[in-house]
Amino acid sequence: MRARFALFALLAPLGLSACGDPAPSYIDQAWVRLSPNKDTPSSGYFVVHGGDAGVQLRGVLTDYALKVEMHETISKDGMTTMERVESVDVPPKGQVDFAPGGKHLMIWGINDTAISRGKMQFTFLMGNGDRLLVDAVIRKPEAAGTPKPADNAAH
Ligand SMILES: [Cu+2]
Repeated sequence: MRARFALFALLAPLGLSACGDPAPSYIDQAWVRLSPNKDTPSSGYFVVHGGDAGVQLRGVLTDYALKVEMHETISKDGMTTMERVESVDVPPKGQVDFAPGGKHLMIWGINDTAISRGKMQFTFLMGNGDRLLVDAVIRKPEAAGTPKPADNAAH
């Protein structure tokens, strides 16, 4: 508790002395494309906004899956491959999209509770020390072509 007060006392004067509120960096439009197969990873997408200062995204965590990695899909000599990305720089007032065909999250082992709730929370680790908590909507695979679970066969 004492540490928390001390931190607040330290930060408050800084906030007050700034002229106008600088726009913070933030993340929105987060969603997960659930893999139809439990053994293959799902993918996650979102948009990082740099705010007035710009920011670096350094990692993503979640309690609702076994593992998350940042990846980028790249085409080289007609071949499409994925590479792991350690960090992403977002310019001041700019944005970086994690979108299908480009940068994305690779998510292994999303837990069943999150899937049935239809959303999961991620923690985004930012270079300025912020940890941004963001809820992502989980989109299930398209109904067409998806085998129906056995207990639904009677309906
Ligand atoms: Cu990937």
